[in-house]
Amino acid sequence: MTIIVTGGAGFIGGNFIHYHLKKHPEDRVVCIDKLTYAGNLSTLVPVMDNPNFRFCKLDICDREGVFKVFEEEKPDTVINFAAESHVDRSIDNPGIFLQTNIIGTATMMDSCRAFGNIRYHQVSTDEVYGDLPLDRPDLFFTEETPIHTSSPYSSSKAGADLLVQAYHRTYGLPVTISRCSNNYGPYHFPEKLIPLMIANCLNDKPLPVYGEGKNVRDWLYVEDHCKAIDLIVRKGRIGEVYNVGGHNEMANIDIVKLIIKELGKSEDLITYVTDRKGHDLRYAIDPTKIHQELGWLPETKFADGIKKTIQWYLDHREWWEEIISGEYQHYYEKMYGNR
Ligand code: NAD
Ligand code: TDX
Repeated sequence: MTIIVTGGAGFIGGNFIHYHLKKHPEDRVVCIDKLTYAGNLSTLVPVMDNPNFRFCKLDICDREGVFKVFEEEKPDTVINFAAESHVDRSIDNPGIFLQTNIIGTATMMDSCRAFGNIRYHQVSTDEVYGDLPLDRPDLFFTEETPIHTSSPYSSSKAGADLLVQAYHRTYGLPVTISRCSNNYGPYHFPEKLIPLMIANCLNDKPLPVYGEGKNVRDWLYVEDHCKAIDLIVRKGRIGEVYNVGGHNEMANIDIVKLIIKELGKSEDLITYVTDRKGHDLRYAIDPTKIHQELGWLPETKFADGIKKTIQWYLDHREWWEEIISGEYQHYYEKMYGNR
């Protein structure tokens, strides 16, 4: 099987490529990635020499370029990870989110239609459901929960999600969609909560917690997400949406304190800063459908996953130090300088 993976130089796409080439060494994997600020070729160094892997530096909105890759590779399956993925950046500047997340999704699906109705999987997010109240721990997102977004990021992902369903109904494109909760693990870009707190802790820098740190996220180890996507692509029912999450809800402040403890630092590093605009309170996934239909369950417990993740950041300082020494410094100053 030949599979096109978009956004493979990013966090989840990169982990997926490593997972896939190990699990299915007979498959050919072609990565399309524009290498935005979030894309790191160093993430793909371990597979660059694999004859079953090809990297194409390409924007998923570049119709001509994408069609050319389809013509050359004749893929059986496309998995679309590529996106602008950071909520704070979307609040600062929504335009590129609409372009990549919506137009890019349409371009990838048009290519699938043009080259023989190719199997298409959309990597969506639980953020399309909006948020849940903090005082109702009995409530969870199911696949039937209405789409109700909060940020330009989640709205652009919801737009893409609806387009994917429209291409299935209108053109019969064989699609599936996964809506996953917050991922953590290796190769996570240090603008996101967990890697940012690890990097700042290691550099004895303040740990910026938004608001009171009470917002809740449902954390899943990235490899468990990769396994879920692989299962959905191979065995999922066409036209269906699958929620992916591991019933691991935690308040931000508890995550930050855990990282401080693991790294032997002081809680004095915690700095409460102005809250994110429109900040979603709580995400919590009900994964019953993927469990019952496909037998998926998360395998990595948070207590183990966070230790592995912290160890990875300790062992791969060059990976994240290179990132935070460049353009990222301007971003950090803009986001946190006067917060
Ligand atoms: P990321 O920001 O780490 O990586 C995104 C990748 O896409 C980068 O390599 C970037 O270069 C590439 N990209 C961006 N715009 C592109 C374009 N126009 N053309 C080609 N490539 C482009 O993101 P991530 O955290 O790995 O998220 C991957 C996907 O998973 C996204 O669709 C995101 O919405 C979804 N998701 C993420 C999480 C999470 O916790 N990170 C949870 C649920 C869903
Ligand atoms: O410096 C920070 N301080 C802080 O308190 C940062 C970066 C974040 N936070 C809070 C905001 C959130 O409540 O931590 C929580 C997690 O924030 P992010 O890591 O930015 O993730 P989130 O906004 O939850 O979105 C993530 O999960 C869903 C991904 O970035 C999305 O791509 C995915 O769809």
